[in-house]
Amino acid sequence: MSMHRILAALALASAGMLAFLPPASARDCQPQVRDGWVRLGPAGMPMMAGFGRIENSCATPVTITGASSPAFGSAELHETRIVDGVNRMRHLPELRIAPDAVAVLKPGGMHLMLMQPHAPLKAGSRVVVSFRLADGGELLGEFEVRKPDAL
Ligand SMILES: [Cu+2]
Repeated sequence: MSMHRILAALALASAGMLAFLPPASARDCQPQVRDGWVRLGPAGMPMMAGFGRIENSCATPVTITGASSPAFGSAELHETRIVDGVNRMRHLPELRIAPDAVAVLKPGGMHLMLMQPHAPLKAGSRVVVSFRLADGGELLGEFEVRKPDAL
């Protein structure tokens, strides 16, 4: 093999290696927030619930430790449980989503509790919610505001 051919082979090999370098950050794979929506409460209610899907198609689990939104004074993850025949909700301090799993936030189940809106919200508008991750990252989701009778 001539020197020229060896150099060409080395160049090809290193180009190939570049393509297989590990991602720059561990969080190059981001879970996705999909189908997000917020249900308006009765007029004057200082809180409303948010629903949607958080899909973790990454190879590692992800843990959500909190939420916030520029449109609200406070946001929390809640779960609804029937205790002694009564629907109760409680703050969910952590939500772990396994690889290839989906967390579903839906009426009667897990939901976002959005409190103290900074301004009245209208059906059809959108709000952004940021989910805080245990590894220090954040996950952004867009939520469409829907009328109180939306299911
Ligand atoms: Cu709640």
